[in-house]
Amino acid sequence: MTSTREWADQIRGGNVRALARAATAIENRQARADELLKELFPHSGKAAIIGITGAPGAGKSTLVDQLAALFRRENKQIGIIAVDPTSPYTGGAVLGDRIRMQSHHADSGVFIRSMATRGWLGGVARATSDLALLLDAAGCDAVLIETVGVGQDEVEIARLADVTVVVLVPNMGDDVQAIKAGIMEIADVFVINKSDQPGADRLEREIKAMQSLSTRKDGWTPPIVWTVASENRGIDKVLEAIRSYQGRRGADRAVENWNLRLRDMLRERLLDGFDGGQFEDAARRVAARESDPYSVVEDWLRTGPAESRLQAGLPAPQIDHLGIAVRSLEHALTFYTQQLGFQISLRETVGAEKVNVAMLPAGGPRIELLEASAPDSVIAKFIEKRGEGLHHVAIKVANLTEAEARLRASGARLLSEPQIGAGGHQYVFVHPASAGGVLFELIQE
Ligand SMILES: Nc1nc2c(ncn2[C@@H]2O[C@H](COP(=O)(O)OP(=O)(O)O)[C@@H](O)[C@H]2O)c(=O)[nH]1
Ligand SMILES: [Mg+2]
Repeated sequence: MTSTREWADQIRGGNVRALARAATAIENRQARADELLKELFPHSGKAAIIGITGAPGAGKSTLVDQLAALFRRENKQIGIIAVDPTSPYTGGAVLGDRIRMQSHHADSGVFIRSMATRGWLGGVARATSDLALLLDAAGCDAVLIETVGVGQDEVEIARLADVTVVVLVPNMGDDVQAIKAGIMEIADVFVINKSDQPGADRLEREIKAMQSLSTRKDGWTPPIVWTVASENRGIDKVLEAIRSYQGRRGADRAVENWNLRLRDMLRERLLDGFDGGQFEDAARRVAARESDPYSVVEDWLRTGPAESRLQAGLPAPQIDHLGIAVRSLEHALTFYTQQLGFQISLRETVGAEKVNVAMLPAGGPRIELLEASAPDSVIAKFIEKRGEGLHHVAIKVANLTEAEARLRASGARLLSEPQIGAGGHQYVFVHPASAGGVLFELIQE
């Protein structure tokens, strides 16, 4: 398995498979996705995040396609996120399999990822923003996000975008009323697409009428651009409008966005891992006055969702071995083999750590006797300081990345990044200060 750092490097190098794997990890909310995003975050912030929203059939996908082509002519690298499973995109490297390739001339300068709009753990907005960060760090100059409608998700996505383009079409009838309410606040640019059809001028008058009723805090009046996306008309004007807004958009908006997003992330993190059953049980206890809600919440804040994770069927950790530091392996082995009846399954010298090791199976777990093979070995230092005795406890966990993330989240001190051992297993050491005075080794096979 590659380390998080290597994975991030591959992504930054434009490796499509590494990118696709990352997108999937983000979708599935794997703990390693967060580790990866931490690694990538310092390399993000360069891409223009552009939201394109509007009713189904308004021509958003067509417009996004044309905008991408325009960027490509400037040799820019583009990411497209379609929060709309029906979007047919052409060309580009499709990350994942939700969008079928429509064209045979795949363009390596365009990455496309579609997202199902349902079933998101943690919400569409969170996943979209993580995907945008991923594409940004992968070197995209612009990330175009296509979303449908004007639900809560769109408002949240608009918040993460640098510029939000709202696509309207003439003769929407009652739709325009429904759309007006939510969309006026989020639009930085209005596009009247299908302006080849009658009614475009009336729609423009309606938008202008609404604009005259209220002015924006930042003083910006969203420009109204006419397009015929299917005939590639007016697209350059859209890009111009996007850029004119970007040029004046202050750093304040980013601060404002992060202010809100940090709250979302904290809220989500606090709820992470809790399942409905846990709330149900607690609610029953509280309703029956068996517990009070204040203590329940305090308890949850203290213990986190650990219990519910175990209930969710994650195998409990097991002792793999106990590491015992001894002055003399020969001397100790006499006791362990002749007096206690242990067998020796393995003897070896680990050069890198300057130890001679003897492994003694003890049922499932093993006893690992450790003798210093040089005066500057960690075992020699340990014995000098604390005497012979228990050096470490090694436990097997089902998912080291997840265990590590959980430990870090709770502020535990780890002695290094996870390492890969001789047998191909991964391991990490937890400092005794975070583990009741015992050095813990976590192992995943
Ligand atoms: N007449 C006309 N049709 C368009 C225009 N733009 C897109 N279309 C067509 O409208 C349909 C829906 O377009 P699509 O981009 O998939 O819309 P989306 O659902 O908003 O992504 C397609 O058949 C397009 O070819 C336009 O400016 N004029
Ligand atoms: Mg579409």
